[in-house]
Amino acid sequence: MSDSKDLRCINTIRTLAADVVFKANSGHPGAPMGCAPMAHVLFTKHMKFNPENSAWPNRDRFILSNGHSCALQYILLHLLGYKITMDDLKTFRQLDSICPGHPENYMTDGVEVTTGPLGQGISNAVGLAIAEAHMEATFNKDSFKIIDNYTYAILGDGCLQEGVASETASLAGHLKLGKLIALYDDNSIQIDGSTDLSFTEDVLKRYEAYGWHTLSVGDGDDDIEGITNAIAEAKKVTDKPSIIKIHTTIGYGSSLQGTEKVHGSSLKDDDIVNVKTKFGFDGNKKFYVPDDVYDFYAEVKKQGAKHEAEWNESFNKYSEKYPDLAKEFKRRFAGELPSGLEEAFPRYKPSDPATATRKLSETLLNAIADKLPELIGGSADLTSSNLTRWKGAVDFQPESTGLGNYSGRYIRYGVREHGMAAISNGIGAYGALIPFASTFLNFISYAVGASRLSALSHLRIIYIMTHDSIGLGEDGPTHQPIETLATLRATPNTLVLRPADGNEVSGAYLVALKNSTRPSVIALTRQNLPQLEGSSIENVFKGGYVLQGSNKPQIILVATGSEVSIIVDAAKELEKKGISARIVSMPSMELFEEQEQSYKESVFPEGIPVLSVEAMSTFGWSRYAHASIGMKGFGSSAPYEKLYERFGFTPSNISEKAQKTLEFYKNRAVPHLIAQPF
Ligand SMILES: Cc1ncc(C[n+]2csc(CCOP(=O)(O)OP(=O)(O)O)c2C)c(N)n1
Ligand SMILES: *[C@@H]1O[C@H](CO)[C@@H](O)[C@H](O)[C@H]1NC(C)=O
Ligand SMILES: *[C@@H]1O[C@H](CO)[C@@H](O)[C@H](O)[C@H]1NC(C)=O
Ligand SMILES: *[C@@H]1O[C@H](CO)[C@@H](O)[C@H](O)[C@H]1NC(C)=O
Ligand SMILES: *[C@@H]1O[C@H](CO)[C@@H](O)[C@H](O)[C@H]1NC(C)=O
Ligand SMILES: CC(=O)N[C@H]1CO[C@H](CO)[C@@H](O)[C@@H]1O
Ligand SMILES: CC(=O)N[C@H]1CO[C@H](CO)[C@@H](O)[C@@H]1O
Ligand SMILES: [Mg+2]
Repeated sequence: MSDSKDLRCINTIRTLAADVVFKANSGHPGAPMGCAPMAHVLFTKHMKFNPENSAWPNRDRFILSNGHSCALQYILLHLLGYKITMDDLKTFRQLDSICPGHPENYMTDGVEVTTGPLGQGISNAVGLAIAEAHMEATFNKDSFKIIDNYTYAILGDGCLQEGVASETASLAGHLKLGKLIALYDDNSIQIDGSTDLSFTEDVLKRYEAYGWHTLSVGDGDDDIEGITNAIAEAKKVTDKPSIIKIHTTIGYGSSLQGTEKVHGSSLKDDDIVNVKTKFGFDGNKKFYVPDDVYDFYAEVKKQGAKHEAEWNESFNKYSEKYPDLAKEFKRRFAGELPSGLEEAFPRYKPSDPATATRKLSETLLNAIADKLPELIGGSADLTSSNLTRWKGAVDFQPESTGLGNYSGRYIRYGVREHGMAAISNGIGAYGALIPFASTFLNFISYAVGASRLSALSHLRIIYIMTHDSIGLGEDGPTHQPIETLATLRATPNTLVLRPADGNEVSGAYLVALKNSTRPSVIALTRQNLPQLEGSSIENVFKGGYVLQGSNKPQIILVATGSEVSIIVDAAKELEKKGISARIVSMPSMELFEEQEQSYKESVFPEGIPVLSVEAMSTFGWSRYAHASIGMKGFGSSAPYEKLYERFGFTPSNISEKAQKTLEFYKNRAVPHLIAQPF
C-alpha cells in the first residue's frame, strides 16, 4: 500500500473525529487528530486481531491510555469492522450509546480496558503484558506458540506525569516485559497549555533508566514509514519493554492545531470545512468515509480472520498432542473454577486454636494454590506481614534474575500499591487469570484510583488487606485504617468482606472467587481471634447472619471481624444481668443487602434495638443499627489490648452501652430501619 492510501485513511480518521466531537458538542478532537497516524499504522501494519471475534485469546492487546481521545478508538474499531456502526459514532457521548465519553471495557466491542483516569491504561498494559508472559510460559510447548502476542498502548503527556505510570514502568523494566510497546503522543500540549509549564524532563532518559528500550520518531504527523519502522524495531527487542516517543501536532489540520484550544472542545464549523478541504475531502460532507478507505480496512479485517483461523488450526493440533493442557486453557478462558475446589477450603471447629485471620488466609492459600493455577498475585513488599506467599510458590521474574521465571505466580510488587492495583486490573482484563493484591488495609487508600476501576470495569480482583484496624497496635494512627471500610463500602460493585474467624475466612475467599464480575476486599487481622460457635462458610454467602443467642432477644449486637468475638463476650455479661441478646456477624454488608427482605427481617426483627460494634468509622451503620460503637479519631500507638480498652471495645464497655440503648428505647418506639418503601 502506498503512503498516499495510508494518508487518505489517516485523514478520514481525522475528519471523522472532528465530525464525531462536533455532533456530540462534547469531547476531545485534538488527540485523535494527532494520534491518527500512529493508531492507523499500529492497527493496519502490526497488530493481530480479528474484529469478528474480539475475544480471540491470542489477539494483540491495545490500550488507549489517553482515554479522552476515544473518538479515535471508536472510529478505528468502526472502520475495522468491530460491532460499531456509523450510527453508533453519531451517538458519541449520548445516553445509552456504546460510544461513551471514555472507553468502557464492558460496553464496547474491542475495548480491552476502561481508560480515562490518566496513568491507569498504561499501567493496565503492564498487567496485560505480565499475563501474556505468564500464559506463554505456562501453555506454550515446543513448536506450539499458543500464546505469543503483544500489548500495545498509546499514551500522552498526562499519563507520563501520573505517579502510577512511574510505579508500573519501573516494575515493567525490572520484569523485562519485551512484548510491551508504548507509543507516546509527544505533542507538548496539555489542558493548561504548553508542557513547558510543568513537564520538562527528558522522558526517554527516565524510561531508559527504568530499563526500557527507547526510540523516537521526529514527524508523527506524516512520516508513516518512520512510525512503521519504529514499531518493527520495538518488536525486535524482546528483553525490554519499548517506548516510542512520537512527535505529533495536536489537532493536526485545524487552524488551532498545536494549541490547547483543540484539546477538549469541538472545532468550529468553518474550521471543520477547512480541515476537510485541506485534506482533499468535500468540505460539506459529514461523517464521510471514501469507499476505498472502507475497502482498505476490510482487507485488514480479512487478514485478521485468517490469523485466527490459522491459530485455530494450530490450537487443534496442540489439543491432540496436549489434551489436558488444551482443556485447561479452555476452562480458564471460559472463567470456570476448577471442579472440586470447594472441598479444599478449610473448615474449623470452636475448639481449634485462636488464630489471626491473616494467618488463616495463609493456610487457605496454601490449601488452594495448587488447585487453582489461575491464581496469580503478590504483595507490595509486605509478604512476611501479609502472609500471602504459599509454600512452593515460584516468583514471577525474568529467568535472568535467577529469582524465578515467567511461569511463577508470585509477583514482587515492591512498595507500589497503586501500581499493584492497576496491574491487577490489567491481569484481570486479560482473562484466564485471577489476580490478587495485598498490603495493609490502610494503604489501599494509595490504590483507590485503581481499585475503583476494578469495580467499574467488572473485574474479579481479590484484595487481601491485612492489619485491618487499630488491632494492629503499636504502628499507630498512620497505619490504622478508620474511614477505609466506609469508603470501600460506598464504592459500587465492590464486595467488602471482614471475616471473624477461620470459617468466615474460607467463606470470604469462596465468595470472592465466585463473584467473577466484581472485586472483593478481604480485611484480615494481625491479632489472634477465636474460632466461633455458629460460623460457617455458607453463612458468609448471606452477608450477615445470626451467630448465636436468643430467638426472642431484647437487644441485637452486630459486629464484623475481630469485634464479633468481643460481642459474644458482651452478650454473656448482659445475660448475667438478665438481658437476652442476639449476636449477628456481618462479614459483608453488600451480600446482606442482596438477600430477600424476609431474610433481612429475620436477622433484624422489627421492634428490637440494634447496637453495632466495629473498630472503624461508624459511617454506614445507621442503616441497621440504632446505636453504634466505633472510632471517632485516628487511633493511637500502643499494644492492641490497651487500644481496645481505651476506645471502648471491651465486653464491659459494650454491655454498658447496650444497657444505655435499652434504657433509651424503654419509652420510645424503635424505628424499623431495614424497612424499605421501594
Ligand atoms: C487522573 C486524571 N486527572 C485529570 C484528568 C483530566 N484530563 C484529561 S486530559 C488531561 C490533559 C492530558 O494531557 P495530555 O495527555 O498531554 O493530552 P493531550 O492534551 O495531548 O490530548 C487532563 C488533565 C484525567 N482524565 N485523569
Ligand atoms: C476459531 O475457533 C473458535 C472456537 O471454536 C470459533 O468460535 C471461531 O469462529 C474460529 N475462528 C475462525 C476465524 O475460524
Ligand atoms: C520455573 O521455575 C520453577 C522453580 O524453579 C521450575 O520448577 C519450573 O520448571 C520453571 N519453569 C519454566 C517454564 O522454566
Ligand atoms: C457472589 O457470591 C455469592 C456467594 O457465592 C452468590 O450468592 C452471588 O450470587 C454472587 N454474586 C455475583 C454477582 O456473582
Ligand atoms: C470503658 O470502660 C472503662 C471501665 O469502666 C471506662 O473507664 C472507660 O472510660 C470506658 N471507655 C469508653 C470509651 O467508654
Ligand atoms: C499465533 C499468532 O498469530 N501469533 C502472532 C503474534 O504476533 C506476532 C507479531 O505480530 C506474529 O509474528 C505471530 O505470528
Ligand atoms: C510490619 C509487621 O507487621 N510485621 C509483622 C510481620 O509478620 C510477622 C510474623 O507474623 C510479625 O512478627 C511482624 O510484626
Ligand atoms: Mg499532550
